Formats: sequence, structure tokens, C-alpha cells
Amino acid sequence: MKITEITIRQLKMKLKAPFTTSFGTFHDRDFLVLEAKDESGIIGWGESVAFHSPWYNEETLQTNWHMLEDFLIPLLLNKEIQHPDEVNELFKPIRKNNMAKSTIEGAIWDIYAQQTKQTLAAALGGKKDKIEVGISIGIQNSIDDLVMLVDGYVREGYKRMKIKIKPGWDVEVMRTLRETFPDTAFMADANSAYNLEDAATLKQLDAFHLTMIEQPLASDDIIDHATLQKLIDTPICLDESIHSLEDARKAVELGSTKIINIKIGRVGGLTEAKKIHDYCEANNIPVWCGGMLESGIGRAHNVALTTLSNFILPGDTAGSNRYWEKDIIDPEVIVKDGYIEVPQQPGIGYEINRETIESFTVAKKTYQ
Ligand code: OSB
Ligand code: MG
Repeated sequence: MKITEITIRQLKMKLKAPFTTSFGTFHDRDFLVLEAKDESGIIGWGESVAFHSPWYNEETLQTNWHMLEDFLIPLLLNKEIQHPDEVNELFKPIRKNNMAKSTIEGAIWDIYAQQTKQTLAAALGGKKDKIEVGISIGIQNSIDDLVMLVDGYVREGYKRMKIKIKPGWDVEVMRTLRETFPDTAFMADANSAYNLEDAATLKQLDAFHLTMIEQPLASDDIIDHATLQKLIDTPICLDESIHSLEDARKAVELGSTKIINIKIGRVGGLTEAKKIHDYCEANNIPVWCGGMLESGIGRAHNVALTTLSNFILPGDTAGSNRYWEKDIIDPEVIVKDGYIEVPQQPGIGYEINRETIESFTVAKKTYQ
């Protein structure tokens, strides 16, 4: 295949409800989508999960646009490639900027799956025809508000509740939830809000039988996490700290993580995500697919990845209706009884709604 044309769009979509983590609140989602066309006219779609500002990692939608325009697109345009795994190799001279790389790589995987007349899930080696999903719930104004929200999501059938925590919104919150919902699977995500001096507080969470605690310590740490894991029973799951197979291997060998949250953008694309998945499977480390408040395009890639066999814990890929009044794909991603059915059309398997995508577009540029 040869990519002959690429269009980048900047979109702005309003979240149905604000989403608050330990580092701030989102009201909108500003992000890039990328449309790539090959010489036969097949179109593939990718989404950049970078945010408007660099709080989750150092990338932003503007740095992604810069990397794509000035480095990544020139490396790829009009080059003959046989398989999407080659994109990873092609981008090796460019350090990091994983979310930018992943944006393009995802579109190439979509094209490759369509060319070979299979679903993206099948192209990746996935076998499931439905995936199990949980939901990530932001910090609320009161514990009562949170209990009401959780109750709704339990009724909707979500398979596990991920609760965002931060100092002061942790032990009492999780205690109340455990008492109110004795049989529900809960986990907590701190987005790096703690340090080792907080070990005693984090130890108190052991009493609530959480399936895991996600990224309690610094986003660039795998040393203190290993120390913390020796002090607490709740399994640690790393998110922000894992950018590659090498990071995963080192964290697992050090005992810093017992579970890994794989985000396609954070690790630079589906090829690297699959490598991490395979390494974890061989080393008995369960994985699950994280979320970045994606539109339907990113969501479709997450659904496909989650069909791989070692995605044995419910992920964060909730239904479109949890985020948006109207998503940019048809049909939207639907969760029923805690499952998403894997679409069976070739490629990402959902149609892009051109009219809707145009209505959210604030900037657009085509490269040939
Ligand atoms: O840490 O997993 C995270 C959202 C934005 C940035 C980071 C994270 C999250 C979520 C929400 O937890 C996942 C989702 O619903 O897409
Ligand atoms: Mg997280």
C-alpha cells in the first residue's frame, strides 16, 4: 500500500457531563482525527488522544499536529509499505511523541484491514465477538452524587466501576461505595496524585477489595511503585508510566505493576500495544484497555484491540452515549449488559458520519 493523501482535522466536542480527575476538569474534548487515503482510494481513520493541554503527558493536540505535519507525514507519504507493523519502524528515528505516531498508525491499520477484507480485530489477531466493559467515573461534588451515578451504571450493566481518587477523596469514598455495593467490582485511579509518604492512606484501601489501584505515584516512576506494592495488598496497575514494551518489561521485572492498562496512543500505536499484550500474556500479567475520552474513531480502535486474548479485565471503553449527545460514527458504540459487540464490517467497522464530523471541525488541512 502507498498513502497518497492525508487530512488532519481538529475537532471540538462537548462532553455531556464534565469529567474531573486529580489534575482538573474537562468540559469539552478537543482532539485531532486523521484520514488517510491509499492509491486505490481506500480510506482509513485514526484519532489522536492528546488533550488540549499537557496534563496527562507532555503531548498536546498542537504538538501532535506539528509532529504529524513536519515529521511523520513526510516519512510516510508515497512510501510503499506491506504491513502496518512497518510504520513503527519507519517512525523509529523520531523519539517519543507516541500519540502523534499512533494517530497515523491507526489509520494505516484500518486501511490494511479493509484491503485484506477483515475486521481490524481479526487483523490484530483478536477472536472475541463481544468485549466486556467497565466505566471510569470522575471526581464528584459529594459522595451522595457518586453513589447515585454508580447506581445508574450498575443498573446499565457495566462490569466494573473505576473511581477517580485524590488525597481527601479516597478512603471514605471507597468505604461508602463498598458498603453500598458489596458485590460490585471497584478499582481506583489516582492519576499520580500520591507519593510514597501516602502509603499508610493507600494501605487503608486494602480493606475494600479493589481489583486494583491505577497509577498512584508519579507518571514517570517505576521504582517507588515497586516499593509501594510491597506495602499494600491491592494490585498496582500502571497507566501513565508505560510507553513501550521495554517499559512494561522493566516494570513487571521490578514488581512495580501486577496489571497493565494499555492505551494505544500512549504506547505509540497498535503494533506496540500488541507487543505489550503478548509479553504480558506470556508473563501472566492481565491487561485491559484504557480510555482517553475518545470519539467513536478512537473507541473503535479500542474495541478491536480488546478482542485479543489477554484483555481479561473489563476496560474503560464505555458506550458513546456516556460521553456525547451525538458521536461521529454510525452506528454509535452501544453497551448492553456490560458488553460491546465487535462490529463485523472490514476495518474499524463503523461508518464515519461526514456531516457530524464536519459540524465539530474547527480546523482542517490536507497533505499530498
Ligand atoms: O487515567 O485513565 C485515565 C480520561 C482521561 C485521561 C486519563 C484517564 C481517563 C479516564 C477515562 O480514566 C477513560 C474514558 O472513559 O475514556
Ligand atoms: Mg488512568
